[in-house]
Amino acid sequence: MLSRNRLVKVSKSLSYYLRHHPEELGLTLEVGGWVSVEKLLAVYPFSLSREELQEVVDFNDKQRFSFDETGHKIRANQGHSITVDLQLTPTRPPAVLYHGTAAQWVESILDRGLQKMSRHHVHLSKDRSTAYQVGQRHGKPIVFQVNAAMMYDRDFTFYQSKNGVWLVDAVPPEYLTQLS
Ligand code: HQG
Repeated sequence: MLSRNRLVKVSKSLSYYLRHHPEELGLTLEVGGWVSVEKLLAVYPFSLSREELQEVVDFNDKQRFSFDETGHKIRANQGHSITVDLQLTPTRPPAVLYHGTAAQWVESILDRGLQKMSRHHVHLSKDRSTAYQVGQRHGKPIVFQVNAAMMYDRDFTFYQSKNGVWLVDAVPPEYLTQLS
């Protein structure tokens, strides 16, 4: 069993390689964001067994990773900065979604709307408390409510990642209500 500390460390480094820098390990993401587990373990810079990798995937607090149905491939479920086709299916969102950010960005967001910044999509949460926690990562948390029903009616495309995060290209300011 990996210690909690080690689980967090391996999870962070896997996020780094699978979302942002696979080339540093000589890996290329396949369509869907997949890499071979065998190849990954062979080049991973720290000692990690297949069983330990399974533990990281199973116990990850946000289900950041998944194996394919054969168990021979692994990917990050979302959060990439490199170009990758995750083959997500457009899905009708709940009427209301939430986005957590930090106070210092409120003015810019009200002006320009939510932008994807360095990621592939704007990330939205289905509950307010999750959004609040996401916002806390950046500073004094502020939560925006997103009128997803109206956006969907106006042909914005939404996707849901495997770990439940809602993804959209952008949220113009008229669909945002500041809650806190
Ligand atoms: C902000 C974590 C100024 C946006 C979390 C956010 C999430 C703007 C920051 C996932 C802006 C980008 C994603 C604008 C957006 N002007 N600032 N027009 N539009 N922003 O980290 O949503 O741990 O790229 O509000 O749990 O915070 O990685 O996105 O504050 O699910 O698995 O620009 O990352 O998951 O920050 O977080 P991020 P995020 P993981």
